[in-house]
Amino acid sequence: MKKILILAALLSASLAYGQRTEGLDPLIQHVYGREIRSLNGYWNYFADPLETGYYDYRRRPDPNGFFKDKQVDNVTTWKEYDFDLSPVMAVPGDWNTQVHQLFHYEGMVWLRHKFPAAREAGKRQYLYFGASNYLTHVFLNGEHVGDHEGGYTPFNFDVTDLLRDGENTLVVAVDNKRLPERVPTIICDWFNYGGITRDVMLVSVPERFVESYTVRLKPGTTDTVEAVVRMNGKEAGQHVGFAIPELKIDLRGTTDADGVARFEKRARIGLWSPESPKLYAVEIASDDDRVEDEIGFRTIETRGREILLNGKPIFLRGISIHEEAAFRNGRIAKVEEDRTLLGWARELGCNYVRLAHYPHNEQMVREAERMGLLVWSEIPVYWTILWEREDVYANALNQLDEMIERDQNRCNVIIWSIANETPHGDARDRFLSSLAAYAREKDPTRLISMAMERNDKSPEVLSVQDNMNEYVDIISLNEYVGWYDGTNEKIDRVRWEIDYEKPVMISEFGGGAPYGKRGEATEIWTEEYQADLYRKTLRMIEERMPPVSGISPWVLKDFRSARRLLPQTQDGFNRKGVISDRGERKQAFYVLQDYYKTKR
Ligand code: GCB
Repeated sequence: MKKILILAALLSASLAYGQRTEGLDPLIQHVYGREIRSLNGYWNYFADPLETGYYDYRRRPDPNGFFKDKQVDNVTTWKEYDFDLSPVMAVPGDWNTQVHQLFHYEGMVWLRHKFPAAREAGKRQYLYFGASNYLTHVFLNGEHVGDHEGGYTPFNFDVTDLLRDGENTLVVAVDNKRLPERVPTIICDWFNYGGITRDVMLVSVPERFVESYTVRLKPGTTDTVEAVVRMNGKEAGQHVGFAIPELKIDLRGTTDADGVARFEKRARIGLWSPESPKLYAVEIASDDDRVEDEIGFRTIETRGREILLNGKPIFLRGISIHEEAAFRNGRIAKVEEDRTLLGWARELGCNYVRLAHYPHNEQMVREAERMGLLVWSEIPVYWTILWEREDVYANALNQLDEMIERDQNRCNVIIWSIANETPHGDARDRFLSSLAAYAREKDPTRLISMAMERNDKSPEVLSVQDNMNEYVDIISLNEYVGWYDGTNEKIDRVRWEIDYEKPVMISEFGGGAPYGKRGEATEIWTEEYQADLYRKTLRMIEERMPPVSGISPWVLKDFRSARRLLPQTQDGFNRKGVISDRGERKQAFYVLQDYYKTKR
């Protein structure tokens, strides 16, 4: 009861919250399957470190800010900015790796894009952003459309009434300052790429359209498909069709007073698995709208210390991945860059990837699904969040909600992770247990986890002890024996006791080595040391740990991090990749690959 009250209090706080995330409309499911006009391209931009274009000199929001994109002659009337005279950068794209002067810039940048459009009778038009890091203010034709907080999840606005026939001016102010009250907070070990980092598009839908749908196996069955289709607006009596031709499912229904239609049908369903990533063409149609998607079906559950995929125990042969492009080392901007990273995971022999430490782009998850890779998806509740603050909770909750909403039909996503390495305490427990309860309520068909930290029983008996064990389905832990804790010889000396009767996963282990640095296996920062750490840790997992259900070593590729300052070794990169920032495979890559060849 107490838990429910806390949850209710926090949820109502989140409803009251609205300053930073404003004007948003419910997310349109599967925008790539709609009629879209891409607004990607080269946008004019300039940096505005003092936020002069947003606030006046008393720091009040300026009604005549830069978003007005005023056209004056600067002779008889003046203004102190000019998009027309400003350089351009690619959208999507981070500004850090596109503009040398903005490499370490953290603050506000204004971007402008002009595009032709037409008001269409009987249609609604939405402006959709795949993601923009971190706080985004959106203006169309001089009017405020809305704001979004959080750098890794999608958002959209209905702009039907603001669009003009002919040329339209879209102005976006993106602010990537690190602040203690943000999520993630002021310190984290990845690069704070700023900008509009994912696709921007105009989505055209009928007045009454299929806003969202959930298609999955009916919980507890493997022979029944269930679908819940939600139309925009809350109107009863609309006709909705749901079909999966290959399964001979072709159903008709009508919406209830909430604008929702429900379907259920038995069929002989071929289940999705890493060995056989079967997806079915699904069609959802209403009186005026129609969406097609590709959807797979599987079950995921736990039994004691095992994880069961489609009823059978599975070992998750994983790797952790940051959404940073191979070779060029900036925020990923196109699907080919997703494919390179996932291809490397496949080459390692993975059947699973941990997409750390924030929701990756939608195509990453879809490509993984086509390739047969299971996914852990995570929100950036990382290290020292301000646990006591309601607005911070509301922000984390919103990011969790947007993550689940977008990927709810991706059968390869089996784990929602709510946090990474967070310090123990009552306020944290309240915050995280409420997030877990929310995720479970919104999506009872997946497992909940979080990356915990070690909390040992004695110097030789390693363990994880965390109050959050009650709220998660899988006990996942990051452990760095041999790196942050002693050297590799310690790995051979320790043993483990984990008291929870739940599956255990090692969400991280690893050590750093720049590619090509050679030496003795006892010399840290060498490839030999890193490979030895992998060999010893894998042996420890096999011989001196309770059964482990999966691992995702840290990390696939060296990635940029402003915390990694050691010259000639790190040079601004976290070097724990099994592949370098230039795509070279290190010795540890082959150690892990060998292990995965035989591990089932
Ligand atoms: C961790 C963090 C990860 C860091 C890694 C490291 O435990 O979860 O974000 O990058 O350690 O390299 O220290």
